[in-house]
Amino acid sequence: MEALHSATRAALGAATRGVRGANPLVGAAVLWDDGTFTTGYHQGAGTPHAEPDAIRNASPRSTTGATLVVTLEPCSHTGRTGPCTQAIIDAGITRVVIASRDPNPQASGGAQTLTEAGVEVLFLNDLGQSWAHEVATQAHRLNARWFTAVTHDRPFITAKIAQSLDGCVAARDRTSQWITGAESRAHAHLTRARVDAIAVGTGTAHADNPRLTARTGDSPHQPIPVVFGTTALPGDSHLGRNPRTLTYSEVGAGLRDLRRRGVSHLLLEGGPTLMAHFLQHDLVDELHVYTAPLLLGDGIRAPLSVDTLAQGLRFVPDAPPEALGSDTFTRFMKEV
Ligand code: AOF
Ligand code: ZN
Repeated sequence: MEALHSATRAALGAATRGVRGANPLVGAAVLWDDGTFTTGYHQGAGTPHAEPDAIRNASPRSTTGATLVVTLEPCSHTGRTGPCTQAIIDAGITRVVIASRDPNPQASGGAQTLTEAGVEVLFLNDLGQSWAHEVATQAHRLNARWFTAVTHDRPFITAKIAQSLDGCVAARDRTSQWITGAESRAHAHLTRARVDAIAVGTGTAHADNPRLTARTGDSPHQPIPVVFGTTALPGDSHLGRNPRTLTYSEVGAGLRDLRRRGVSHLLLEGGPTLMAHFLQHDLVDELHVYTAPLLLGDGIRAPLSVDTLAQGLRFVPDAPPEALGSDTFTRFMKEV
């Protein structure tokens, strides 16, 4: 039991090395009878899942008869990669210990598939151990916002804010190009390259005439441009001319439609009015904040309706701040 405890904590630690987005953070460990183990994790959408990664890292040691600990129920579907249940069966694993169930209807059912194939399946919460409850709770917290997004049938939503030191996203005359420096903008394009869609409001579509493309030099994948709002797009704008652009007058219906079209990760890029709407409706799962060493005083901010401190929307840092040129980049998660 002690070895299982250590392997489970190591799997949870490995999970945190991935990148948040379309997929949850998942870690795994192959545990042998002698108490030794090796870990693996899922780096992010499009890369191998945690289980095949751990099984590959176990090589050259045989995994036949070993236990696999995983922080999320193994998938039983063919998505961007093959089903993990089959990889587990092929590896000769005889016992699988799971922290959280997968709420994604396309991928769930792995526990049952494994049981039917004769693999012993245990859930941490059923072990009757306090450490196991604790780790299961932590594993759930790690992906709490991802679970919420999937359960609400909407994409996981990252909001990007480029702001001054005093929290303005534009000066009083609405000029905002550019608040942050070249390094921040290059970094933001890397994020664009790994999301499924990017949204702005009609105000920003009119004011900035954005392309919403990922300009990273070597990015074959381009996110779907999305515009929320009721004003028609100018026909001669970049978004108006792009046949892929999707426009929605209502956010809730738009998010459901995006999910139906296979959008699992949406990047919200403003402007302040749309940002305030998403924030106020608890639709922002993750914040990417780029802060430039600039003061804009009485400038433009997201018009949140916050009258008293208790109404403020709290976020928690998800990683230590990074320096990007003279700017600072921080990722935050919505507090759960
Ligand atoms: C696992 N192990 O490490 C992860 C899982 O389309 P794909 O291939 O990227 O699959 C994404 C879905 O698979 C994701 O929505 C979630 O339900 C599950 N994630 N499953 O067995 C993993 N990351
Ligand atoms: Zn999988």
